[in-house]
Amino acid sequence: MVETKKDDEMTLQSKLAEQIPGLRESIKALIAEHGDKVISEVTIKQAYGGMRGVKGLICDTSLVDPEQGLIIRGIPVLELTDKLPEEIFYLLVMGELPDKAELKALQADFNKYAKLPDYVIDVLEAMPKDSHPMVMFDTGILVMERESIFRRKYTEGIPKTEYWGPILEDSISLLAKLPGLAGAVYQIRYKDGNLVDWDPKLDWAANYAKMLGCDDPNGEFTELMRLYLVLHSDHEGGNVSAFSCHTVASALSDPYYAVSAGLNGLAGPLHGLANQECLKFVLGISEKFGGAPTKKQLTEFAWDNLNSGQVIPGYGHAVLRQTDPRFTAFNDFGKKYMPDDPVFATVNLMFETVPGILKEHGKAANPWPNVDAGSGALLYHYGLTEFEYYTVLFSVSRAMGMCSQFIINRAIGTAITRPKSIGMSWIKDFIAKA
Ligand code: AMX
Repeated sequence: MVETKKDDEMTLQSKLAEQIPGLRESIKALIAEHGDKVISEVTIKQAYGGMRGVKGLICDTSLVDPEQGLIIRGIPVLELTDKLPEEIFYLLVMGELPDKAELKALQADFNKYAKLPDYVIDVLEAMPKDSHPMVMFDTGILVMERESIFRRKYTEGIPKTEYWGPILEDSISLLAKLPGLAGAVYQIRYKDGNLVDWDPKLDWAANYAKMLGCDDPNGEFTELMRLYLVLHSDHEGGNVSAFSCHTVASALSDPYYAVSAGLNGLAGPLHGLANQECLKFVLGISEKFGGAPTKKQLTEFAWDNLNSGQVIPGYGHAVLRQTDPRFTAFNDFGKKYMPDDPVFATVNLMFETVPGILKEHGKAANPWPNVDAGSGALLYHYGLTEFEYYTVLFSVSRAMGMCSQFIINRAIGTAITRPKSIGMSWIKDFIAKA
């Protein structure tokens, strides 16, 4: 249950204010002493190849280790699965988990800002009925830009050293509104348009679960939402959504502009949309075999898929070289609550079967499952069957990572993003001279 905040309590705002001067000094000293040291080189292949592996960005909130997967502020994500998402937001921003009072204070701020402005509902209702839920969600965020405290303070002439304060306030305000917005998108797009109000006694994820309106007699769906929002919260700074948000924010656009920009990237099939592809694949198998297949049937199906030149969705990763711990967390949840569900059983059988097949196939650098291999089956089990909506769930969570990176960047005064681009003639001249 969410309690109310007292005025003398330490808040995320006051603790971060204490931390910032030291942080700025450390960075200043680091640049003064080591600023000219080379940390990365760029090959022509990388310049044409999405800058893969180029170290040219700073991100302190999390890192993705090839063997261990996501590590948030030094803590492997599997050690954080019992936390509330808002505790993870605090951790991402501050570098430490909140104590009880600090969590209470943050939740009180969420309560203060959670109400979705009425005009957002009007805009969503006016959109074409076949709009993609991600378009509705991103439009809803962008239309709320008029709420930005940062933009108002900037126009009033706030000094650069204080930018982080209203950015933090905007971030909390935006995050608090996301369950209401995402819930409204779901209800308007797929249901009868009746919206559930924010309940100040519930945590962020529990509110979201309630707003989605899925059947939840034992609180399992709420538990899944907490886990889902924790697991997708952040993934370093160089992925498409984080980097897009970072770039837009570096122009001093406010969080409404920057987060919606990042989420437009998350909407792409190579990024956040992959989870719906995975569930489609798993359901295709269940449909073909009238339920969970046998190991032999699944093996044949997987080989047919590979031999026809297609990938096995949910397997492989650009950075990871092990089973994604986020997959493990979802799989443990499924084993606990729905071991006999045929869709989950298929996911589980794939986990036993596909890595061996991909190893034998010999192409994928990583034959193990990624986060998207199993999450859809769990959502499906609780009646959230509209695949197209899944990226919205991902977005609600990933907004925490984008906002926390944004807050830190304004706190340390990161410069506007402006890498140098070169053309083919430059490269040809360079090769000729080399
Ligand atoms: N099934 C079949 N072949 C695969 C494969 C899979 N699951 N994963 C990789 N390969 C193939 C690649 O297509 C590539 O083939 P090519 O040489 O003919 O182009 C070869 O193996 C080498 O690829 P890689 O270096 O292992 O992977 P990558 O870094 O280029 O791509 C990824 C990573 C995730 C896009 C890829 O593994 C893939 O397509 N997986 C299936 C789709 C998927 O699960 N996407 C979700 C990703 C998670 C996320 O970021 N949300």
